[in-house]
Amino acid sequence: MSKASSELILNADGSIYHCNIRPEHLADIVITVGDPNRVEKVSLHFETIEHKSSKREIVTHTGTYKGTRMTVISTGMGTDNIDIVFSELDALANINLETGENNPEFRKLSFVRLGTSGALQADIPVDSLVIGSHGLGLDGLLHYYQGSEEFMMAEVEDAFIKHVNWSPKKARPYLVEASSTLMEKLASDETKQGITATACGFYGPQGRFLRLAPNPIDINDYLTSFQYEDLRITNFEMETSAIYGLAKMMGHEALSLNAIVANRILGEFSTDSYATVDKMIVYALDRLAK
Ligand code: R1P
Ligand code: URA
Repeated sequence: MSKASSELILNADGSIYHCNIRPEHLADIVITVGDPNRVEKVSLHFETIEHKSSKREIVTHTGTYKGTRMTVISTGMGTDNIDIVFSELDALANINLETGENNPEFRKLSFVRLGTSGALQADIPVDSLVIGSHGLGLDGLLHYYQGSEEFMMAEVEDAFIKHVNWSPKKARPYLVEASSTLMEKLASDETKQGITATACGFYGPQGRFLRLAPNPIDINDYLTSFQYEDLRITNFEMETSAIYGLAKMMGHEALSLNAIVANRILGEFSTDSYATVDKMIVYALDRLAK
């Protein structure tokens, strides 16, 4: 089915509306970061850079690392931006932008998020690296897509809803698993694993109390104490659930690796978070290039 120009929006140079790149600018391995300044921190390790562009908070560099072609792109903060970036990157890979028809052959992308995050367990120290074995969506994005339930783990979600006494005024939490292929590539004894909880904000939604009290005030205690078989919630951030959900629905691989910059249980913040993020970048690049 072809698409109206209000639905699949292109810029005058044929690039896609927000990401501002054309299909030939996109590599099969895509590193996503929240912070636009982090894009350059990744691409400075590339031996070649063939393309650079930016629009709003979305900065894109494509090049090679140890001979492997990769795109690094910033999403900005939050699952609303993930909806935009992932929809547009999937369209670049799988829709003929001239006709609006789906390409006859599916092109699979491998997404690796390199983010920052706050730990929800005392034994996950600041400056450690955590892979989300699952993304727990407290943001609601996936419910806007038909058929998303197929990719969710309803039994664990129900146990979580009961444990937390989740308010029906908020979107139903959803749980989606990481790509096992990427897990094999990126997990090692240098990384920890667990459920990465994705919040729809940084303050109230992550239980932070400045002048406005979060509702419920002790949300983090419930998240920290949640256990389902050998699964527990390790960390909080703002993108992983939507990345896992959209990538699975679209047929792509996705994995989220986060540098722990805060420990919410111990009340600590990293004194050198940039060094930890750099360590994470080199670690991931080396494993992706193998
Ligand atoms: C909040 O400070 C931001 O940092 C984390 C959160 O997910 C949110 O986007 O990730 P990034 O450092 O990748 O942006
Ligand atoms: N990013 C988040 O979303 N939360 C934290 O606590 C730290 C980084």
